[in-house]
Amino acid sequence: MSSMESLILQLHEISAVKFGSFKLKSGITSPVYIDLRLIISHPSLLRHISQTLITSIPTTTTFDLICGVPYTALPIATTVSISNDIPMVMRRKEVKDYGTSKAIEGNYQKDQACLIIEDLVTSGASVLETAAPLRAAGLKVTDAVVLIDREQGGRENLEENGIKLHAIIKLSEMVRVLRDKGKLEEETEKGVLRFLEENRRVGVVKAVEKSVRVKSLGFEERAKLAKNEMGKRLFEVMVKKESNLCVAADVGTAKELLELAEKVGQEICLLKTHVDILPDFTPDFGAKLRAIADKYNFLIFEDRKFADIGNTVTMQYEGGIFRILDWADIVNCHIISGPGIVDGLKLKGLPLGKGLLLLAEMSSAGNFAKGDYTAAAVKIAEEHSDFVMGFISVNPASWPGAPVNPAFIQATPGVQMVTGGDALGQQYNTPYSVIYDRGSDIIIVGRGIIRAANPAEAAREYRLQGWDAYLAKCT
Ligand code: S5P
Repeated sequence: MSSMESLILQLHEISAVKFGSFKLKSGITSPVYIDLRLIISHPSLLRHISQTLITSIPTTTTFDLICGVPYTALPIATTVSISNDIPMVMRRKEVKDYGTSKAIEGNYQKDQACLIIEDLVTSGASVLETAAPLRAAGLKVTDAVVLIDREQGGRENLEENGIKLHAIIKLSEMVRVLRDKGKLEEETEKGVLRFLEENRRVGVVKAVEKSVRVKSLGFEERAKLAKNEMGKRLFEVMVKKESNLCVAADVGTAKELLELAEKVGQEICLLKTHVDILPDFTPDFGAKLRAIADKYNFLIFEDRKFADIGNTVTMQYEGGIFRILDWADIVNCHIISGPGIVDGLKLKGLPLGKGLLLLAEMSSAGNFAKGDYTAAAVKIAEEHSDFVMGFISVNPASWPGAPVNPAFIQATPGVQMVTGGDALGQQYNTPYSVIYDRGSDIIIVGRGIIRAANPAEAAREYRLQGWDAYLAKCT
């Protein structure tokens, strides 16, 4: 009996593979259910699986580290690591905004190759979720090994993302072996094979469906539609730099902010500031930042979130210590006080060619910017499209009447390589989800970049992910 056959029989023996009628996470009903969490109760089987996985990798595939996809593959990866003396890294499923706030645990160096280990692959989404933060940390991910491939598009999806899948057991082989060994009725085998045939490419079909949905207009075309000059310029910068990344420069001092701008300048279309958090702010701050912005061709967005009546915001925009109007290309405002706030800001900003983003939605848990409020923001934007260049949004593809006028730009905060949140209500989505699924244009990334060991490298990875998702939307 081959090692693969013996593995299949053992998995069947411990009921890690069950036949019947099971509702899957995706909502579809499957005649087969695989639960590999059980293997931790069978140490010799766990060892057997781990050894088979690692020996199945072609010798031409080299790697320095391994990383299991949480949670089920973690004990498998650990066993592989211990038995073969290969160092392991671990990907946090959620990044918390305390402690060291790392997405990847363990020691590694940039450019090391990391092999991903997974127990079961359906569409390949979980492998991709683990590959993204590894890549963002500077590791090379080109191969993944999996115990069972459900043959539902995972291989193709991973291939498209530069990852070769090595599978030990294909689900169709598994049912054939079980049938041959008399563990399965012919009817059940046929049922599973039929199910597999019908659902063979769940993930791929999804990808095809996505590609037949309305192709998004490219930023070049949208630059021509933009009525606000700064909006037009932003679209043009994005095209030129192939970047839809905005870094939220929420660092402790003006000095650090200027240093950060130098580090990430090349990767970004926009740098977002909160100038009122800088204890060492001096009147020459604007000119210094402008020089860096000109050097790297990015725009400056002061995230002031004005919220007062029109008359007050004119003074807040122009005056005080910060004199935002002098140096910020773009500001934003809430619409809680009504359209007068836009009139006020426009009075000062429009003659200087500035642009305004309206907060149509927010990323924090329990916020009130939704439904009619979001719709009101869209209406105000349309009425002031000479000055309003777009929105701060989270789910613009879900707005009534979406896609919203493509002359407007959508910028979304709450972005990290992994979903999760912080301890104070921030909620994170991934670059792909923000741009492709939720229909935004720009990812706004703060701590995902500024707290990375190497912000320049992290910014590059976010830029590539954001831009790839945009390209996917346009093709
Ligand atoms: O709804 C919002 C709007 C904004 S502009 N949620 C947000 O988080 N922001 C800003 O985006 C926030 O003020 C911060 O500067 C940035 C997110 O930072 P991160 O560290 O959570 O990525």
